[in-house]
Amino acid sequence: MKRILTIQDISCVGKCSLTVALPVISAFGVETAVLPTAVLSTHTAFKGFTFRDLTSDMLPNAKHWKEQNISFDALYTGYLGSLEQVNIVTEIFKQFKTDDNFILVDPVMADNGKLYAGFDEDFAASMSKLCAHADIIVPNLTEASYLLGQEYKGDNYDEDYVKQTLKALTDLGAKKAVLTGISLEENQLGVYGYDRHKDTYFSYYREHIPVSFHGTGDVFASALCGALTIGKTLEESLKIAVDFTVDSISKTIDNPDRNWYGVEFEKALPNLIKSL
Ligand code: PXL
Repeated sequence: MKRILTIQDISCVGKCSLTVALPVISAFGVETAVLPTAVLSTHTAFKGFTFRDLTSDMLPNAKHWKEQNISFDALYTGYLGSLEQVNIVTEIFKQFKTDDNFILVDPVMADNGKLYAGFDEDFAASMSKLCAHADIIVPNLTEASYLLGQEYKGDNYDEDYVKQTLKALTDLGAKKAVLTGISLEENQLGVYGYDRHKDTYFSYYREHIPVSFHGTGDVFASALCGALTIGKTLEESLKIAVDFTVDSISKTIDNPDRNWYGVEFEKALPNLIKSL
């Protein structure tokens, strides 16, 4: 059985990070090993969340895995809580990257032009260095602008800008970059990717559902990682991940006041499994 190591926090309530990655990756028939970075009562968009930092456990966990000769078919990182955690993850990548596995970095730190609570430009700069070690990175446009230190354009961009941004993102060192939340035509939303080695671009769009739910980035990235791990190409995997995310959003739409509680992706898992 294939095995992914995912490194992110546990937000106990408000589906995101590990509470999404575990069930979604399992649906692909892939084992999900976890390195929890922190335990929070909820994700950080709720007021008054608790935060148990697990930074000091990260390297000892990895050391034990090395002693036990444990290996991974993919290394997948999401939300990381501090500069120190980014440095530790860089070290874990060095220890566990092989010629046969891949690294997926979702540089979770910002959306809608703003950094999430607790992050600053120094964190963005170190996330940018972490992206250099990745085979694939999946930022949204806000995260891309922080990674590159370039101005955020809001909705005011065209296809040339998307292509230039993708090239610049791979200049950071990542082999492939995928921009999420791209809309070049009204009522369409999707992803635009670039493979530096092949020098090819690709995109996939679905209808734009005009509601916003927390945690959809984690639903997308977890499905993408699962699909790549079972051997789908990047293009196939992006389609699977976008379709699953859209399906999850449409199954949640009757409940938009619960936007901070994440999407009801559980209802979309049967379709996902059937589609594989
Ligand atoms: O979904 C990304 C995410 C993960 N984990 C925590 C978060 C967020 C986004 O805000 O706060 C703790």
